[in-house]
Amino acid sequence: MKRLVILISGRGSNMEAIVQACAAEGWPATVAAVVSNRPDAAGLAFAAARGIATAVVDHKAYGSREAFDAELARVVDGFSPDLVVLAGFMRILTPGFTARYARRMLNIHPSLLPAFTGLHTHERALAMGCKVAGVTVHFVTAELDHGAIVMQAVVPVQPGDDAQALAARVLAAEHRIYPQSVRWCVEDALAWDGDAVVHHRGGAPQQLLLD
Ligand code: NHR
Ligand code: GAR
Repeated sequence: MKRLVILISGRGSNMEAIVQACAAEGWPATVAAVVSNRPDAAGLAFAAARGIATAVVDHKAYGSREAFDAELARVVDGFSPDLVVLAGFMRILTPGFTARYARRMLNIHPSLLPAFTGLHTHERALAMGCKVAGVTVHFVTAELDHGAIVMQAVVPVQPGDDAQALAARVLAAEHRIYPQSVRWCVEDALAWDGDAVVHHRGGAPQQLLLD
């Protein structure tokens, strides 16, 4: 059984989607823990109610990013993860932390990378007049939102969309591609081709087009 540790900062709906798919589809994996940098993250209650271990490492209690990341790594390592899953985790991680979990840490980012790295992706996509938007699952490297892409979903931008409406459409796509991506990892279905990731069993489509 592969051990997953999921890092959250808030609502945790992607974490929920992964916990539910793991149980419903019988993955060879267990969610060993859900860890938040915010004590008030709503997702902690869902995890605890499912009997999943939870932990909080409050970034406000540490004097530097290095000190926070050192404690976060100590806590995460305590759960012996095979895969670390960032699911709405909102703290930029230091190069020491990303190196420790190289090729075994995923993130979901609500844009079609490499467009719109960083925050406020939906506002920025609308301000640019983008006609499509989407979401990307990628491996985490030191450079923010630049690691190898596992899967992307494309959704239309509709006339009259505001950031909230677009975010909701993108979130529905997130809940489809993040569990799928994590499942591929726990099933060892992904392979590295240099710095890129390919699905090596039957060429499963790594993109999802929604309308
Ligand atoms: N860390 C590294 N090194 N590389 C990545 O690819 C990372 C990462 C940490 C988080 C998720 C993320 C995203 O999907 C992620 C990817 C937070 C910020 C940010 O600016 C940016 C990107 C992401 C998450 N955070 C502020 C900070 O000062 C705090 C914002 C807040 O607390 O609300 O860390 O885009
Ligand atoms: C998701 O839309 C995720 O893509 C995004 O935050 C939301 C978290 O929702 N992540 C980022 O913006 C990372 N910078 P959730 O807590 O319900 O999963």
